[in-house]
Amino acid sequence: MKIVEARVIVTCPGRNFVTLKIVCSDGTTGVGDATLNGRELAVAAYLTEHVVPALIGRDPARIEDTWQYLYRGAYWRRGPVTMTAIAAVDTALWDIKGKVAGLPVYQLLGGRSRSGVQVYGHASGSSTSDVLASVAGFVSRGYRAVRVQAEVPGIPDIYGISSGPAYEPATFGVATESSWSTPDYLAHIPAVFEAVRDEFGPTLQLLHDVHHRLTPIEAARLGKSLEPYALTWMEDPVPAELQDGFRLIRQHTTTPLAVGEVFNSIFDCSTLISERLIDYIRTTVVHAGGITHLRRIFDLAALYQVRSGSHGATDLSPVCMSAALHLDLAIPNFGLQEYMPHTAETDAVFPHGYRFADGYLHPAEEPGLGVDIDESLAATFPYRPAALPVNRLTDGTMHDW
Ligand code: CS2
Ligand code: MG
Repeated sequence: MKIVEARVIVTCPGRNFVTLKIVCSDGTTGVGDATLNGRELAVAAYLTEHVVPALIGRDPARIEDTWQYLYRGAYWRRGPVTMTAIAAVDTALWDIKGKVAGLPVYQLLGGRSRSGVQVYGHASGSSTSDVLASVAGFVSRGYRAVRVQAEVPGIPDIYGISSGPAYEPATFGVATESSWSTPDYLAHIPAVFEAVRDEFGPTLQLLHDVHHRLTPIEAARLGKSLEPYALTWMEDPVPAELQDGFRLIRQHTTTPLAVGEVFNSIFDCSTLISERLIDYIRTTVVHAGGITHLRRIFDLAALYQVRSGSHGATDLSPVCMSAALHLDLAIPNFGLQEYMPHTAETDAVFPHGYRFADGYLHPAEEPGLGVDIDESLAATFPYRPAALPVNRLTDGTMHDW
């Protein structure tokens, strides 16, 4: 069997998604997510111009060899565009291998290590009572883990506050600007968690995303002030390229740390994992080189008791979510999976068999990944330029978004 075609499909059923569909000589197809939020066409061009021509005629069964060919063969290694393109190919080849074997992909990865994949949802609100109502909604729908974000007095347009069920930070057109004040934020957030713990008791798992905005000593202070509320994790407290900073955070707080949604290779993760500077590694299939490379990262993490906590925002398509669930089910060191349901239009473009029940997601049992793209429906939603926001301090200084 040979690869005879690979199509790069860009569609915008409410937001942009890039999908690679690989077609084999016997008609078997496989899909891979290639969406990089706000930079979609860069990956589409990388695939169309540089990857697809190299795939034609290759044996789809040789997943590892194809991964090495695309990684080593590019000379220019790593980076989000390259690794997202490689991820799309890798994911599609695992889908094909599952279909050829007649098995769901998790069986090819060693079989189930658990009965389901525990997920967390996103609660948020402008006032503390809105936040409590939002958390209550997740609890009533069966969630056992909830991320809590709250509006902070004095900071308009803060990150992470959802106006509807599907939180979406990217907007069409050029980037919008949001704002930030660390003193206002640090003064407000602990009281929000105090109210949530008082209302929901000690066992609901609570998480919080700082979205790369603090310095290490500020993050240490926040972690310390949240200790009484026993968070499952504090996410991305500082920009993670300055990895030394995590040593300082660790000296001061026992609040667990989760990092990695913007990482794209094992080399971004190795210091944080091997020095036990984090507790959860949040790399994901689409941005970290596919199932093959993410498995390598999770295996390294397992040696150091670091657990997975993969990113699962709405800019990761149902193709990525399907792939993530197969890996989550199989690995020994699974922690949590982020889950933000997509819009009805997105679900229609990407028919999939995974299902949510009692706080857990369950992958489809059909051969492969159990997800596809409806190409004629996708064609009715043409690409629209969109961007993530940028962020400024209240005096106008550019800051991390
Ligand atoms: C976030 C994301 O889900 C998360 O934890 O940090 O919403 C992130 O901002 C977007 O996925 C960026 O594309
Ligand atoms: Mg995040």
